[in-house]
Amino acid sequence: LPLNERLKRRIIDGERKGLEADLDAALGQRPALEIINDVLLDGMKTVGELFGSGQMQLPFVLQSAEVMKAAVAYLEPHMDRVEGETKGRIVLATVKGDVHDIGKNLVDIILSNNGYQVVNLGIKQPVSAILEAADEQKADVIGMSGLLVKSTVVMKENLEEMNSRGLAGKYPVLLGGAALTRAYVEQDLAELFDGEVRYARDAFEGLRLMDAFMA
Ligand code: B1M
Repeated sequence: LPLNERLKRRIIDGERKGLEADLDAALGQRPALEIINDVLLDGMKTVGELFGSGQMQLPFVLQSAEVMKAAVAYLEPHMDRVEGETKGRIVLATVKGDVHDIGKNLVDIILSNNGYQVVNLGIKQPVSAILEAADEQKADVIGMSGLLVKSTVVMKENLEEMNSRGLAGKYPVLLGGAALTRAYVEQDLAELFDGEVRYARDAFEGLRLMDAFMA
């Protein structure tokens, strides 16, 4: 198989052996971020489709996720970094009940490489832990990720909790994850939230929105 196809196949098949050699070869051809966006994420998309249609079982999805994570970790040192003053601080978490963290961790990498301080709380984080960390770390922004449909409801509840604690005006909120839609966040959730809440389709939109929040 040609290199890009082979890399994509590695994600789909969860095949880690020889991964580094293929990534080194790919790095000779294009920047690390392009490899992630154009090749590896394409593989994860296929995994999602196969799983969704019952053609792939969960343990294999987990293997794919592990190869994806290993690939991102290997590529990370090869990414461009903006040096200089910290532009702002975000507390980032996958919401309660949700274990998906590949997207969140990509957001972490993109923001960290572009001058932001990221406090990454991990997965399955209840709103109380997120708000506590935001307070302790003096966050400028709160970021929540979630891929399950039920996580979209959790995010709504989290915003309501921020309203009732009087914290909505204090932290702009950035939301992302495959089950969300722009309309749900920027119409439905924006209507009930007393502060600013925005939807990021991908990590790069997350970066643009951070820049806008901090401007
Ligand atoms: Co799960 N899973 N999974 N899974 N999984 C999905 C989400 C699913 C759509 C698959 C499917 O059915 N086709 C489906 C959800 C269905 C639904 O809710 N309606 C699903 C399911 C059902 C489940 C379980 C319930 C399965 C089970 O146990 N029976 C279970 C849930 C456990 C739980 O959370 N409580 C489960 C478990 C798992 C694994 C552990 C095996 C593994 C996760 C491993 C890990 O993350 N460490 C896994 C995986 C890998 C997937 C799919 C295949 C791939 C997700 C992924 O990593 N994508 C996924 C299919 C899909 O998404 N279509 C699926 C790549 C990643 C880069 O994309 O996270 O969307 P994403 O991030 C993007 C953007 O969304 C955005 O930026 C990123 C790219 O730039 N973004 C943000 C994300 N967060 C952001 C935050 C921001 C800004 C942007 O600011 C704060």
